[in-house]
Parts: sequence; structure tokens; C-alpha cells
Amino acid sequence: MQRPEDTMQQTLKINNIGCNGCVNTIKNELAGLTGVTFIQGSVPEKTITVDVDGPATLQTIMGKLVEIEYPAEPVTA
Ligand SMILES: [Cu+2]
Repeated sequence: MQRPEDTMQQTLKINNIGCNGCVNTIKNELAGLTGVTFIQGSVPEKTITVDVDGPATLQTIMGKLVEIEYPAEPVTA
């Protein structure tokens, strides 16, 4: 599938990630959001990487993560 021009990839540091269960919880929650097309998590690095269709979607993701008690900080590449 072709990625739209304005899709961006963002890595988020989430200190509350402790195991694969955490990553799966986050994946399940974010997969339900419109504009999120790719989600990958790393337990050892405590990060989630997402493809989002724009800054507004990123804000939505950050809000959702606070809601489910996995507050995130964007990691600059
Ligand atoms: Cu966990």
C-alpha cells in the first residue's frame, strides 16, 4: 500500500512499558484510532513507533496514551 504524502513516522518514549502485555495494550488502543497505520513496540527500549497521517493524529495518540496511563514523550529522530 502506498503511503500518503503527509504520513509521518513518530517514535514515542513510554516509561510505563514493562512487558509485552503493555505493548499489546497500547497497540490495541491505538489501532482503533483513525489515521494510525503502523504500530511497533519495543519493550527493552520502552518505545512505540507509529505511522500517523499528521500532527493532529499524533495529538490524539498522545491524549489516548495519557488516558490509558501510558504517557508518552516524542523522540526526535
Ligand atoms: Cu506490562
